[in-house]
Amino acid sequence: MSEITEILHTFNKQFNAYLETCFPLPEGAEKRVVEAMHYAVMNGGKRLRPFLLCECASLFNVPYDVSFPAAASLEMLHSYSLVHDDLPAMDNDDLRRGKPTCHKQFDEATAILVGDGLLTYAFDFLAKAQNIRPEIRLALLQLLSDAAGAFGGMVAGQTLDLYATPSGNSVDDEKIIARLEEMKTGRLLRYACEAGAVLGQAPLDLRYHLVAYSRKIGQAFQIADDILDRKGNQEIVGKTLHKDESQHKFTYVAYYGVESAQMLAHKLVQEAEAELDFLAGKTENLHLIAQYIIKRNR
Ligand code: GRG
Repeated sequence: MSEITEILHTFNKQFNAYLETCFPLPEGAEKRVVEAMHYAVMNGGKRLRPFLLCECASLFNVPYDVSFPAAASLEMLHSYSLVHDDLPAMDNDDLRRGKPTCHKQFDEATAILVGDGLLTYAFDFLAKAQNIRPEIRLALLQLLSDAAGAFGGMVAGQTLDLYATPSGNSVDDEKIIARLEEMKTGRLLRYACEAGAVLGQAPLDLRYHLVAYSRKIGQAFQIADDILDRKGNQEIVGKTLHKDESQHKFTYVAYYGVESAQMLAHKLVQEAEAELDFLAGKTENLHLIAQYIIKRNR
């Protein structure tokens, strides 16, 4: 195991044990949706967003376990987006995190409810996190709803992903790809880092450098994802590959080819790491995670 996969493994053991406690099963027929929510969250995600949130907060002396409620709320919201993205009306996928997608394991109506349930629960869980001061909680709730929503957030990004068409003009197309990816993938990664800074009550200039770091790794993450779609090993990636090509998705890889996209991803990671120079704390893990994002095989 590389150093970062070992670090992530240790983090995930602790964080997953916490997440397990977040899904008390109700009595009666409504138990089904909570069982399916649990399935969608506890099925082997890499937990990059929770890790980033906890690491960024720890730069300002917030212990991991104090960040866990905010990190859990983010992972719930991220998991909802994957469940809905896999639905037949969207990406129509059978495999997620190496296991049957939620609508395959349960059924389509349940998967829609799972997404609705996780999205709602993410905000409910954060709003009730008593270990976070009320004004910080409110700031996080505002940031999270902005990152996830239809006005420049993830829902807007997914809409572009489904409906944007190439204009044929490379300057315009590059702008559309950048916007699409920043919203669809980048906003939650940015939230992860910014939420860590907010939890740690970081000075604004340091928060700014963490946001700049997150935007660079967000773009690199998406490029790495597109390259995995083309060249990854399906068993390891855990989802159906070559979908971007067959669905004519609007990606950097489709536009510039794998090699140029790889070069761009490397440059972005270097730029992200340069942002960390402005932070005085222990940033080793943020360096490692930035490098891992483009080296990962899943
Ligand atoms: C349904 C509103 C709505 C949005 C969906 C998440 C998403 C937006 C689309 C998924 C398609 C996709 C492959 C996006 C690329 C980036 C991404 C979010 C990848 C999955 O994140 P990982 O690799 O997943 O961190 P794990 O499973 O490790 O948590």
